[in-house]
Amino acid sequence: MTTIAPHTDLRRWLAHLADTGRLAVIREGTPLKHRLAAIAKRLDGRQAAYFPRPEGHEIPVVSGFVARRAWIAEAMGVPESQLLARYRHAAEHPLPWIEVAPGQAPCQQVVHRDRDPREVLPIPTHSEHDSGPYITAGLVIARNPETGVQNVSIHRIQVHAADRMALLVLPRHLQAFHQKAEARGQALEVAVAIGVDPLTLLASQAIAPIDRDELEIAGALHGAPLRVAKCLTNEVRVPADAEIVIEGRLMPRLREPEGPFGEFPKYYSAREQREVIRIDAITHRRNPVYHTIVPAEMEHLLLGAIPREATLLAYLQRSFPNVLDVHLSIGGVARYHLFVKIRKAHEGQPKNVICAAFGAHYDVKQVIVVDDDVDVHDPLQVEWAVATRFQASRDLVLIPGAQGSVLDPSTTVGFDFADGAPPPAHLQGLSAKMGLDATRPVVYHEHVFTKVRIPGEDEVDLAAEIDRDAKIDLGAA
Ligand SMILES: Cc1cc2nc3c(=O)[nH]c(=O)nc-3n(C[C@H](O)[C@H](O)[C@H](O)COP(=O)(O)O)c2cc1C
Ligand SMILES: [Mn+2]
Repeated sequence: MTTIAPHTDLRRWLAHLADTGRLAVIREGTPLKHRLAAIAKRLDGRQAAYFPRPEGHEIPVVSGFVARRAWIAEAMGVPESQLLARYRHAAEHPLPWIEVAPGQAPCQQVVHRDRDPREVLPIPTHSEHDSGPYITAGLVIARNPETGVQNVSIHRIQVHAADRMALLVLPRHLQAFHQKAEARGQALEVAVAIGVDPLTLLASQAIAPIDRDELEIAGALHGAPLRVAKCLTNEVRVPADAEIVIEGRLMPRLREPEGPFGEFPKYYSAREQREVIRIDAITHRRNPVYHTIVPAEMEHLLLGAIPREATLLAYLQRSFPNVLDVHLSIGGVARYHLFVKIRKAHEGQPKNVICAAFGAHYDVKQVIVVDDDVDVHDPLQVEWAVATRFQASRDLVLIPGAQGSVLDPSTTVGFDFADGAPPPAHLQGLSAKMGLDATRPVVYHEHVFTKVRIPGEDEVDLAAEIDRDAKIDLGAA
């Protein structure tokens, strides 16, 4: 595998983006409510946005610094074609972290107690109907109450009080830890790290076993153990080089209203009773940078997509070595629609691959299987394959009533509860699955399924062929 040194430091990554024309510095004074997110959204995928003094705040805000696949590959030090293989290798070969001595962590240079996070930090309000300011790029780090092994995941965090924040905790690892603590009537110690390097962000999204500390995957992506620091008020270890850390406790048997909030499918989550973090301290670097992720935009979509693609590819290849590549399309909000490329050997195989993909992650709602002459990263080519190789009466797989994404609004249709209340948890996200076998037959009559190409079309050197000085007379008046 070709690798060059990966980027391991947020500030150096931002400087690198600036040096290569990929960081737009915005005029001072941008309002934190809506305006900041609007500007970052307009620049999404083209330039990261850097706000030196938003709303006169001393702490700058940055957004959109991992908003292209090519940038993420660059941060990892590999060509784009090796992105998933490199990620998978890191996830399978974690590197234990090392702890810095007390007092040595940059993220603890400044310490605040009893301060309202809305005053200390420039926390934006993003979408039109959001209930208020939200932390969207916070890595929530917690310890398994039984084993002490840590977990890392990103959660939307609504900052609605001077000492409390409510967050969405879907049924994964953080929820499992919280339930264990809650059953004992205890709070779960947590830390929220804001402003970490691109690879630590990506590691937080790994689909890993419950007792795998994602900070060890960050170390593997860095090619060196991550430096961590013990929190000042609890036992959680946080990335020592993080810009900002909020220390606190996920409270037992406490729920407060959270939402609405504009989510990755580009719709709002309803206001519901959610888990609550009680804040114990805010620490940060001397001149910290605050990171915000604009929901549903490329940074959000790609951070989730790449670890999932790596996991889905590994999962499918275990049973089907002839699966060559996968892609979670951007139009499918990088979660719901999976394109799979195979070198087909048997007529029935695409349907087996479709069924396996449904089982690999409950968010996967539609699978399109294509041949090895189709680029799964090009939605036009995938649509072409569906248009010319797929027959619904023969090639469609339909599974009604399976588990899908609770954030997919189409899964709520048909549930009518009083006052528009959401369905109970065990009925949320009930979804049909659809699979399309868009492969051509293994054996076909000459030319029927041969893609048209013109000999030499890829090799033509247009600069050499075009005569820039020639004038022609078309006889126009
Ligand atoms: C920007 C962003 C926001 C996210 N917000 C949430 C959220 O509010 N709640 C949640 O449960 N997962 C959220 N996720 C997804 C989890 O962070 C992700 O699935 C993570 O890998 C779960 O970790 P776990 O497998 O250790 O439980 C978000 C992901 C990203 C990239
Ligand atoms: Mn985990």
